[in-house]
Amino acid sequence: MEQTFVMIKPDGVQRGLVGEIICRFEKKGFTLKGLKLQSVERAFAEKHYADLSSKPFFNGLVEYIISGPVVAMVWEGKNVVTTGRKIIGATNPSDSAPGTIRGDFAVEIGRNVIHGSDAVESARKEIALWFPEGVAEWQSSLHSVDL
Ligand code: DAT
Ligand code: MG
Repeated sequence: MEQTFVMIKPDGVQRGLVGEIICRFEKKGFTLKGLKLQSVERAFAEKHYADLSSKPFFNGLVEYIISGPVVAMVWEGKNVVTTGRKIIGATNPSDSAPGTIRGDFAVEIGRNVIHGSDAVESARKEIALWFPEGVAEWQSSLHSVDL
């Protein structure tokens, strides 16, 4: 089953949006497979955003990500990478539609609350980077109760 990596950035944690964000992925029908609150070091943040290292905003982006704890998550489900990006909304909150997380809760591109993997391959890499210990293996038991 497809998985994606989602990270609530320091501003999302500090603004108390963790529950709201988890709620949106849960209610959609995706399955939570990994979850942790974590502060990351500069080198780790640089690795996560390695593809953007030549961008003028790279240093500011890294400073932002290491400025406080983030919530790292793995979500699973059909088309979760693409659909997760739709739930999150466009990179620049000025362009994110209302109803998306960035559309509802962000104004600045440099404080856009949340990260989500942009492709199945990058999701695989990001999950391996953030969850080297592996993620949970579980299936719902709601339909197999035998009392
Ligand atoms: P996304 O997070 O939607 O995948 P991205 O991978 O292109 O977007 O960029 C990663 C983050 O970098 C993005 O969430 C916010 C920041 N960023 C992107 N473009 C920026 C810009 N022009 N100015 C400032 N920050 C930017
Ligand atoms: Mg990206």
